[in-house]
Amino acid sequence: MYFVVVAGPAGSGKSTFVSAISQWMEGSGLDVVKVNLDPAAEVLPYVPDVDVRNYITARDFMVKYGLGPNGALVLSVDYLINYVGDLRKEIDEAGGNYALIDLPGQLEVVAFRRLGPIVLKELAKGCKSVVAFMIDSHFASSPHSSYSALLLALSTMYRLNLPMVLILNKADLIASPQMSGESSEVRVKPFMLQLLSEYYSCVASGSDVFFLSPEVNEELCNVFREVFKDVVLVSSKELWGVDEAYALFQRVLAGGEDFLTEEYSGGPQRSD
Ligand SMILES: Nc1nc2c(ncn2[C@@H]2O[C@H](COP(=O)(O)OP(=O)(O)OP(=O)(O)O)[C@@H](O)[C@H]2O)c(=O)[nH]1
Ligand SMILES: [Mg+2]
Repeated sequence: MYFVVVAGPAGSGKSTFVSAISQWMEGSGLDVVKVNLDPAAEVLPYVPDVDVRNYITARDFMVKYGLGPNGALVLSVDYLINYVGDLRKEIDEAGGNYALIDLPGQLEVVAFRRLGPIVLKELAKGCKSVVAFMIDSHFASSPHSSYSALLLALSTMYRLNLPMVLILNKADLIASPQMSGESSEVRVKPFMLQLLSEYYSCVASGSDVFFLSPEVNEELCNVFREVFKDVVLVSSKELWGVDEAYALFQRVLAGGEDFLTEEYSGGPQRSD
């Protein structure tokens, strides 16, 4: 089984993406285990096969320890270390080609706290994993928010130490699908894509950053280009771009093997 860990800032569309890509994958003959790892989730846009809330909820921690919503979430994820074996057992029993892990929105759970990465490591033990880092396309539209979002992604990558694919979600807000519905015609190319392209001058992008010299800024830009080679525009709401996201996962996890890998479940095959 392969693991896809869906991470990203609050509200970037992680849960909606899990719903969208699982629909697409299941429609393409793959078995998917949808795992809600967010103890604070109230309503989910998919029906989880494995749900952390059967063990722990952030609400219980608020009541029991008199914590606010953020403190309760962070503590409840720490407590997950006690249930990670049970969760993994449930995932294995559900059986599938892919486990999609829907993380909580508080990014510090994985980017800064001690136990979040340990929980994930234990959960995916022995299985190849990739992180799908969701960024709201609006944040990819300007230089400063692009740098900031990429630094968050980099922090997450440092902590999880796993390969990462960037998903610029909510692309329907800046783009529209072509008539064929198979690919997207981008009305506005998000700044982040320009930044990550070798044809763009990094010097220009950081000319107004007061705390970095142009040379250091250029180096930072080069780091991003070195690290984030896999970026895809997705609309989880309008269900486009998810096939490209899957292709990226497949490339990272199965080394470029095509759609039907040894992980194939035996369901109907895609014709294209
Ligand atoms: N327009 C548009 N809206 C989207 C898309 N994906 C998600 N949304 C909306 O963004 C909001 C947040 O989506 P969620 O999937 O709950 O985001 P999340 O990252 O799981 O949120 P947290 O778990 O709270 O961090 C919802 O109102 C979604 O309908 C998209 O591709 N396009
Ligand atoms: Mg969510």
